[in-house]
Amino acid sequence: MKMILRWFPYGDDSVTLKQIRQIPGVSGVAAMLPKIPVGEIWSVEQITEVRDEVNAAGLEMEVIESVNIHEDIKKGLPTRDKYIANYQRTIKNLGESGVRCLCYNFMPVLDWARSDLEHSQPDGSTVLSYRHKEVLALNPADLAGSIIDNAHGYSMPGWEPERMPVMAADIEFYQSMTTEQYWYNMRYFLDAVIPYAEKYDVKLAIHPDDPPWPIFGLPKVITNAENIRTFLALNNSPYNGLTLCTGSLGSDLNNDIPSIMREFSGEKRIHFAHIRNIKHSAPKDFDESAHLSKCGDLDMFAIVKALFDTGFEGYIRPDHGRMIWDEKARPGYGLYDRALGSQYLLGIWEALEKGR
Ligand SMILES: [Mn+2]
Repeated sequence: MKMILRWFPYGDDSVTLKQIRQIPGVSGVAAMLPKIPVGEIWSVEQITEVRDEVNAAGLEMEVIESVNIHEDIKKGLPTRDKYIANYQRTIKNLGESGVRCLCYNFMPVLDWARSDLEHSQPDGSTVLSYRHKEVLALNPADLAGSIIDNAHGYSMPGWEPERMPVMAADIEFYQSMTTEQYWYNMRYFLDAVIPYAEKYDVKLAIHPDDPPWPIFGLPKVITNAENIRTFLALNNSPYNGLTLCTGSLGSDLNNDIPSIMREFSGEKRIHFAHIRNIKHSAPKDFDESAHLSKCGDLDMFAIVKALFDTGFEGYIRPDHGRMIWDEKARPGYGLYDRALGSQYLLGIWEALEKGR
């Protein structure tokens, strides 16, 4: 198991590599290259420039989060083959640059959604929160606008401004697409890119839909154990795997996260784990809480134990954090609370190792 933190290059992050290096037990970062438009090839030069900066700080860059999938691939348009070829080439370039795990998602148009990025808590901290009625009351452009406006000038991955003008048309397109067609488009993509992932030793790790239920009539697929089984069966290669995000899947109270962890880690299909806690106020309303089990609805010990018991050898990151101690940072990606989360998770891991 390797503990890492998400980090954004080119000064697009309030957190420095030096700070990350000083968190005990954190060996690397999950990085991205936000300057490259969706669908274009990530060149070896661009990748190794960032990798070298990370390595020079004494950290590894074995994980990329994310290389986003061009909308034409998800839509199944004839132009998808060009973008798939670019994706194949990006996988090759990443593998040759030492990247071993690639997190991505296959969510149509919207990526993740929250109704408030600075929701106040009784202890004075703020967290990302989701209130289903508030999200449904917005139109998609308003939702996008509120997320971008509250990002304190940092880029918000998944909410790139260039995607916004075509958002309404894209949503209309997907509203008439069946879930079966969406699965088919996914398999078409996987069958084309998995051979490259195998050849260049880059484990692909899909992130669940966040939240795991439909918004604005858009198809949702990676939402529960049954759908994950369907997804993994689309292509049986071990390189077709998961980023198991406890907060995303755990937003649906019907999902038993430790059991999901145990099943898919046991099958060696979890390559990356995002571990965070959430606290529900209603079945579709939740706050992203502190990592500690007693602060949320998820049993962190049971989750980490499921990975430990199944010999998990992938990457873990404390997913999002609260904003504490007056930190100013990209929502969800401050230093302090993610550092606390990493230490808590490493503490559970050490207890499991020594208690064996
Ligand atoms: Mn996540």
